[in-house]
Amino acid sequence: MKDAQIKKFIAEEKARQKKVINLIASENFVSPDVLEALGSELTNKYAEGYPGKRYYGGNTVTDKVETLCRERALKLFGLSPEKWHVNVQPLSGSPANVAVYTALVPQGGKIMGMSLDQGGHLTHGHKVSATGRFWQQVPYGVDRKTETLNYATLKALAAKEKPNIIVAGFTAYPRVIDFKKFRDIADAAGAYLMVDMSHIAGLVAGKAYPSPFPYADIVTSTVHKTLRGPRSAMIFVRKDERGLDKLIDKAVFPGLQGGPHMNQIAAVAVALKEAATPAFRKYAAQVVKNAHAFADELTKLGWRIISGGTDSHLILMDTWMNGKGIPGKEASDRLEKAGIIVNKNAIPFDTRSPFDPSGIRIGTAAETTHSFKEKDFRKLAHRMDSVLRK
Ligand code: DSN
Repeated sequence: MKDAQIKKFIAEEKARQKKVINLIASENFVSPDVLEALGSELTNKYAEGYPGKRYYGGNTVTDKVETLCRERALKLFGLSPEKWHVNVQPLSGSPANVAVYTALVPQGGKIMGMSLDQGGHLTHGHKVSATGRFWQQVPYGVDRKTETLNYATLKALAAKEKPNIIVAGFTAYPRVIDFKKFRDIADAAGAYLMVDMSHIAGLVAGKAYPSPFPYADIVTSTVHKTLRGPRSAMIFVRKDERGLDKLIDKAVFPGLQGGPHMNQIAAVAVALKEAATPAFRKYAAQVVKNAHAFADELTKLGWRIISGGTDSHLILMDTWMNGKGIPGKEASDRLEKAGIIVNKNAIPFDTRSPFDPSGIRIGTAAETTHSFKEKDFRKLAHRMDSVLRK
């Protein structure tokens, strides 16, 4: 690279990533093959439209790339192309979710999604997101006592509010989601069921977490979390007489986006192939085993883990413990100084401000890629404990 400044920054970031322990639950480390696809000449090509129906000439190769990517996506999750369609053009998770609402929810319609402060995502209808400006959020949360979802409460809320769409899927909920119960709730309310599986996609692919596909109308997902691909997203849509697949494609392009990032789509295809291997399945199982061991050790050391544990890669840790511990921001700062990267995070029913909440969110996906096993996470729990003690 001739640009010395950017070259230096890339080298610095590479060194930083090597030096620290990465516990950001939504990050991972991609393979050299994924990086190679991202840095390829495919970035030079405009390919507005879809395979076989492009607005520019010269798209014979990009058609092959996008078609292969779609095939791999469906195959990875065991979906037949007769029953499911996938759009691999969303630039990332937020635009993917907005595309779904644009396609299926009239302006001012209702999105029933988890509140941000209880573990949901901005694009599940939060007021500071466009999804909360153009549509109305019907927020739900967890049960105060168990800190897990209470499906009877959700059913009553959906029956009362009659949302257009119900979103199951979270950024800070560590437990298994009962997708069948969500299906029943959506059916009773006459709503679409969308699952945002961004956090758990790699675990679903590796069969370490239940699949949402038997129950959902739509499944959105980023590719760069547990699925270990490039920053990107996909929208899976059930094909039926309602023609949702066509509505979704139109919402992505020309509704919201212009030319797809073909280098990114090629990199997604590479990641999907990697995720279909026995090695990835082993990885996904290890991610969950590591999270169990990590949560268990932190609990033994006296820390409060939200909901009492985890079923995934993600742990929400109460560092404040009603004043017995330290606030989330201080926890995150102290850990960063010690070379451990986490994010501060609100805990359900947090009494502190979102800028300095009561907890941190940690995940095992990234360091499991670096071959960490249960004993490494148990050791790490002790290191964290000594950094975080008041
Ligand atoms: N920022 C992602 C996360 O950390 O979960 C969600 O968009």
